[in-house]
Amino acid sequence: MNNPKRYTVTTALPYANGPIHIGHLAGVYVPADIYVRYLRRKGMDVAFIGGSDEHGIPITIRAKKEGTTPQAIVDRYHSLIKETMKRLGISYDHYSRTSNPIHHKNSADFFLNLYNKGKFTEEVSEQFYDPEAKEFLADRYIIGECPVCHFMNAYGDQCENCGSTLSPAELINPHSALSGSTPILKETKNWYLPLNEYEDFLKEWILEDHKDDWKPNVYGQVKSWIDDGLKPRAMTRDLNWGVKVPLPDAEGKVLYVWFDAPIGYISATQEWAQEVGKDWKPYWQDEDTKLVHFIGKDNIVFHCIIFPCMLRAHGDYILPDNVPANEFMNLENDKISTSRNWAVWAHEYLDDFPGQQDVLRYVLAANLPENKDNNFTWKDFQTKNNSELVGILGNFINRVMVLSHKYYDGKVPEKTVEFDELNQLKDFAKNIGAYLEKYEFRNALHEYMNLARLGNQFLQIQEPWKKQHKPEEVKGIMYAAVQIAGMLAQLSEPFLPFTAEKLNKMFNMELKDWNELENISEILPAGHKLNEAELIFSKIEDETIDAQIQKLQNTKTKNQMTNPNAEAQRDEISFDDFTKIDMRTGTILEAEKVENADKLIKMKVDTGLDVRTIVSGIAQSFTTEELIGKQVTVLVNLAPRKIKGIVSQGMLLLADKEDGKLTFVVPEEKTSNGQGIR
Ligand code: B3M
Ligand code: ZN
Repeated sequence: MNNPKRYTVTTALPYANGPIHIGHLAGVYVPADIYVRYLRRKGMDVAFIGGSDEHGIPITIRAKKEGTTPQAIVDRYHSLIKETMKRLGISYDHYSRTSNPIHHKNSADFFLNLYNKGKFTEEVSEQFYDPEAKEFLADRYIIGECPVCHFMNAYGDQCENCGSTLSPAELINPHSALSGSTPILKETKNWYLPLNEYEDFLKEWILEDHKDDWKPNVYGQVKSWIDDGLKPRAMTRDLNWGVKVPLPDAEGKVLYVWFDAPIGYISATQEWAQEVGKDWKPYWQDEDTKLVHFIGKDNIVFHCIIFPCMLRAHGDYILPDNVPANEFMNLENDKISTSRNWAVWAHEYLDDFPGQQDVLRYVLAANLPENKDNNFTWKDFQTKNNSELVGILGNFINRVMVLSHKYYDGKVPEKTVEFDELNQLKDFAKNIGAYLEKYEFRNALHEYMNLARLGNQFLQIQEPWKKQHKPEEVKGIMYAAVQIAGMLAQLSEPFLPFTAEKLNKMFNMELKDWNELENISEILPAGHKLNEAELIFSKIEDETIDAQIQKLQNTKTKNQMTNPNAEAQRDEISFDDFTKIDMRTGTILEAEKVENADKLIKMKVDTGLDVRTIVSGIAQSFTTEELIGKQVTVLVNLAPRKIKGIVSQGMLLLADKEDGKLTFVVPEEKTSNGQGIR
């Protein structure tokens, strides 16, 4: 679209079921922020919209895993994600969440609008149902044996052991994750959007009109979906977490999360508009608005097919002008995975590298998976920081600052020589802008660094510090060097906003309009006073990087444990240490609760050596009645200890169970009291 009047830029709403990691940042949030910051500098009217996706199975699964409510999960992660975005300088106009009442109302209204226009078909289908929990089961909630690798805990949609995509009917011995019972098939009615009826529209709108301006990876994926033929897709689900279906005969049904989530962009825009006293409608309904969705490749079908069909069916809305989806970022040559904790978590990075937000932004932007999957490694992170940010950009800025203060007391000298470099400055602004408008962020950043390279070369060739130069010449050289540095400061902001702030303070200037930068060769006039130099980047040492690599190594080790919940192994002991331990079989003769102590039971135990008193913290696992007569293992040579005033002469051996209760460790066959255990 040429000359849009305004921009609505959205970023995929992350599920509020976990923190965000570098994969999210590289896929969506860093490029979107660079784009928006650039547009603002171009003087454009932009609404930059984000928020948390708080519905859907990923949320309920997480809640179940942690033994808490979906609401508690989304509250926790929404705050964490929102805060992390802010700390990274992702400059949203509004960051919302889909649990807000305005959003529930909006998506219910949107659904009703389509319903009243007859845009849905009603279909009765058989879905898996848990007869005990009395709930329909999403695929994820059905667990069974994988038909491919025979892993016992495969999900109804996927086996995490061998990676096979499955359907619940393929599982061997399927059972419900809710109650353990065997799911039955039960009829249920849902509302479907007949995507097949929109094929002509999609073909014309995407396959023809956006043939040349959409990224090949996006275009290709959409084309293959359309070529395969589209099917009606259910827009409602039998679930109790989400936006309630606003129809009388829809008890226990919610909107499909992919129906409500993209409407979240609209709800968030409304909230923002209300806050700043604007009208939200032009941002979504005016043909002169350029709507851009930043997403990862796994969201392409939803943003390029389903949501546009919804918008089209409604009729009042514009369609996205572009959906510059990225591929995936891997970590140390392995797929990033939340469930395997294989990730660099953004909030942990921010804690581990205080003040170095821009280093991460830089490294990710330089490696964006724009056309194919890419890889993040800590070694590359270190190299990019040390040799590019410190070695090229920081080095040039520092040299200019130091020399300007040394020669001219920080005042910009006069222009006495016409250097070609001065005329090239505006081209950098133009080129970077042109790349950004084409969503070529890596090229844009590369071009930016070329300017820093040019600065270093310029100093290297002109050598202002050389004794042979006349003072007039030195002035001319330094004037030009200051202009290059000034332009670098100006152009840094979309990529490196925290650095830009420092640079502008050092250069004692404000951010200029990008259009102006495309037309000038002087950023800082003669006589302008520069402030003191500040350190903008610093070297990252091997220890720092090794610590991060070690952290990942620990994750790998943990992932290989057969029970990741098991406690870490204690310090090693010698064989002699072990032989000091004297354990015997014994039998409990009497048991009574200790007064004023919830957990303690006082027992008389026959150890074969004697009958002695032992106090043990087992009252929450056993009743006194069930203890009497039990065979137990006794550590008999433990020094007597006073517990609640009672002298306890030994200890009983117990094992922890998953439910937090205890069970006795005893010989498999009954033996007489006093037999040794070794
Ligand atoms: N929450 C999926 C995801 O995080 C989803 C995006 C919604 S955008 C409307 O991959
Ligand atoms: Zn499998």
